[in-house]
Formats: sequence, structure tokens, C-alpha cells
Amino acid sequence: MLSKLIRKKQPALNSELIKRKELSQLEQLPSHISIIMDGNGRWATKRTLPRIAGHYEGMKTVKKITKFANEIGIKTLSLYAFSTENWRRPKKEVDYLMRLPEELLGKYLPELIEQNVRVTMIGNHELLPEHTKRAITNAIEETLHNDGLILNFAFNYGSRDEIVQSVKQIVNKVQLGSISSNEITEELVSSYLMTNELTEPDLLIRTSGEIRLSNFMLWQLAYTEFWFTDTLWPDFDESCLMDAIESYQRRNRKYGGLKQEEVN
Ligand code: V07
Repeated sequence: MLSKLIRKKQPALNSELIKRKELSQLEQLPSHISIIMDGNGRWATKRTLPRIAGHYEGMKTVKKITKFANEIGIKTLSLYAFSTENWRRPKKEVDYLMRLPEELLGKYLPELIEQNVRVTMIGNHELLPEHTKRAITNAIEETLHNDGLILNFAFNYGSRDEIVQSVKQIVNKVQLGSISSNEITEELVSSYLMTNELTEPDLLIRTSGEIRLSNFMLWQLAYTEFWFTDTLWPDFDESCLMDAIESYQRRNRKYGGLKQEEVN
């Protein structure tokens, strides 16, 4: 109750954005949106701030976009928070990043629960610091029965690694004789990926002007629409998300009555 009284009021959405939000719902929304949240360090450097200030600001954008995506009826939001390559960054920066789940969830988990959001994670959690693991596991458990937006964090995630893990598991099953090699289909491979409980992304967004996938969901993005923007992640807001969604809807509209497989 007290947290409700002291929570900072979110600025109201302007009327133009409300109109866009309503209009977007007349057409098919992307059910699953994946985002590569790039440009946090650059945002900070541009302001002569330390890179970690950009990460903190980026975390605020995570909150804003999660709330908005849930409100407009997006079913799954996958966010690339930490890649397996990110360990190569300076130790101080990595230590700071590993604190962000606690930082975000410490204050924000009750709100996520109230919004009926379910937190999930893909990636390898074994090598994470205990405090990071604890914060994420707790959020996953506390939101397990929520059936609103799935907020899926890719954390210590690398897509090639994910594929290698699934190949190993399948080979193991074949060797044990519990599946035969001619039962290996695309569906079977998909079912061994960390995303096995999720639908495939309909829309991928990458911020900050980089036009590459950086080892993110390589298998799952096979049929996904891509949307790239120069906007840095800390500057990304609800109207940027609407730009991406409207672009997705225009592309889908162009295909008319054709089924997805007919246009590929
Ligand atoms: C991180 C903020 C967003 C921009 C990208 C880099 C920095 C939220 C989380 C997070 C992850 C798991 C979880 C709860 C929150 C996060 C990292 C970096 C490593 F269960 N933002 N954010 N994790 N940034």
C-alpha cells in the first residue's frame, strides 16, 4: 500500500500516442517482440558520463517498454540483457551489470506482479554470481503463475551455444536409443532450444544503428521481420516502439491474404 503512495507517477502518455496505440490494435499485433538493447555506453559517453550511467538509464527504458508492451497486448517481450561475449568487458562494468537484475527487481518486482507479467530467462545461469542468480530465480518463481506479458530476459545467452547444447542433448538421446535419427525434425530441434516454451519472434528490434544479430536467437529469427533504428536504447520510448509496430503492420498488410509461407 505504502509503495503505491510513494511510487513516482509515470508521465501520462500524450494524446497522439494514445491514438496510435488504439489504431495499432485494429490490426494484427506482433505477438512476440525481441529487442537488442544497444547504445547504452554510447549514450553515456556522449554526455561525458561513465558507461554504467548508460546501463542504468537503459534499465529505466526496460521498465517503460515492458509496461507499455503489456498494455497494448504484446504477449512476449524478449530482451537481450547480457550476451556470452559481454564477459570480455572490463571487470568493473561486468560487476555493475550483474547488479542490475537486483536493482531492477528489488523495486520493480511488486509492480511486475501487479501487472500480471511473467518473468522468464534464457541463457546459462550456472556461471552467474550467486546474488544475480538469486534475484532472477526469485522473480521467475514469484511470477510463475502470471498469465500476462512474458518478459523473457536473454542473460548470459549466446545462440550458437544454445544450438550446440541442443545438438548434444539430441545426440545423447539417439545414442541411448530413445529417439531415432529420422525423428530429428525442425520441430524436434526447436523443442530442445531454451525458447521451447515460447513462440518465435514476429518482430526483432535493434537500437543504436548496428545492423547485425550478434549471436541472438539465430534459429528463432528465421521468419522474423527486422526493424533497425539509430535511436540509442536509453532514448527509446513508447513512440519508437509504435514506429516499429506500425512498420511491422504495414509489411504484413502488403502481403494481403497470402499466408506467411507463400511469401517466403
Ligand atoms: C541490463 C539495462 C538495459 C540495457 C542493456 C544493458 C544494461 C534489466 C536487466 C535484468 C535482467 C534480468 C532480470 C531483471 C533485469 C538487465 C543486465 C543489463 C545484465 F531478471 N536491464 N539490464 N540485466 N541493462
